[in-house]
Amino acid sequence: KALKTVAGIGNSQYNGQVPLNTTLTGSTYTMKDPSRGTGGSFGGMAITNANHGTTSGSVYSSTSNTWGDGQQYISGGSTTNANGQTAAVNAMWGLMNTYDTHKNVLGWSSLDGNNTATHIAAHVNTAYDNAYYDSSCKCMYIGDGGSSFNNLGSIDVIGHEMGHGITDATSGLIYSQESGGLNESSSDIAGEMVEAYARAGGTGTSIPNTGNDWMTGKEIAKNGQPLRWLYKPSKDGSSPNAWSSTIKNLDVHYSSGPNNRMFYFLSQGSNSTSSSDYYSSYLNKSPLAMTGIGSDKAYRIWFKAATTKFTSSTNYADARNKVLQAAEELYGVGSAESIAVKRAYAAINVGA
Ligand code: ASN
Ligand code: ZN
Repeated sequence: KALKTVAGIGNSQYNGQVPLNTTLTGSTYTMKDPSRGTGGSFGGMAITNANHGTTSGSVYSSTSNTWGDGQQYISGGSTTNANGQTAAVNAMWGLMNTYDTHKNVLGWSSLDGNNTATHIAAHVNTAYDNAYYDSSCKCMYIGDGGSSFNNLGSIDVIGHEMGHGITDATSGLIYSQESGGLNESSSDIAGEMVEAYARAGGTGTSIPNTGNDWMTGKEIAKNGQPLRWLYKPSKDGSSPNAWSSTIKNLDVHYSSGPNNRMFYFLSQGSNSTSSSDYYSSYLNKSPLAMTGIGSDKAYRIWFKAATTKFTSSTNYADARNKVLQAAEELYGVGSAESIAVKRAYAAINVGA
């Protein structure tokens, strides 16, 4: 018989008390949600305990449906809380909101659009300072953090990693050169959109225009510095703000910068009238400042282009043309939205 989800409560590390959907079998609750994805490795969206190993492990279970204590554990290599539930709460809340953002706003079910369940393995490795999407399990592995990070389960990092799953299931953007930068940018964008959706309560059918910070991973960094600044990528000291023919030589986490900035301009606009904020192909535009179309429309446009038009070798020039095409299909040729796409790309030196 079909498993029924029940409403649980989680004490998260970064977001206070959060709602969780779990499964009750007999008198045991499991961190599994068959209402968000079917099949997969565990018969529904799930959170597992890798218990400091490198394989997923088994699904969290408990006799109580209140999970975690919201405390921060495992830093600097200490493994005193190997089975701590707080990391699992972070993961489940992030994954639920990633699912709901794409399902409720875009009608896209799970990562592949076909509602195949995915999972996150928490407590991967020891003092592990990374989180990643693994295309072989179609799941995410998440570290507890070591010298640089606390538990890597912030809402935007989970949205980012699951964004890799969406890219993997659709365009398959190759993870090097310009396509790799776009792959990374698509994940950074997804992370911010999930953050905005979750912070507004995780319901509704649009992406709120506020609530995200336009920085990737600010919550997890021990030094308080985000990994990336979408609104001005150069703040990290390594990412360019604009496209040039040499960005293809950069690490993909830097060549993502210009497209992140494009998306920020498209969504939020820019009130700058300083020519130094824009790049050559933009400087004949009037006025220099530009009006954003809001995160909801911007993400609808980006998502349509990325999932239905991009190919594995899409580069910046191709992305610009396809994002423009998506805007024209959604909002009309010559629409304010399509003009905003042209301006946002011109501002990072792509197209006219
Ligand atoms: N956290 C990294 C990322 O998703 C993992 C990697 O190096 N690919 O970009
Ligand atoms: Zn990434």
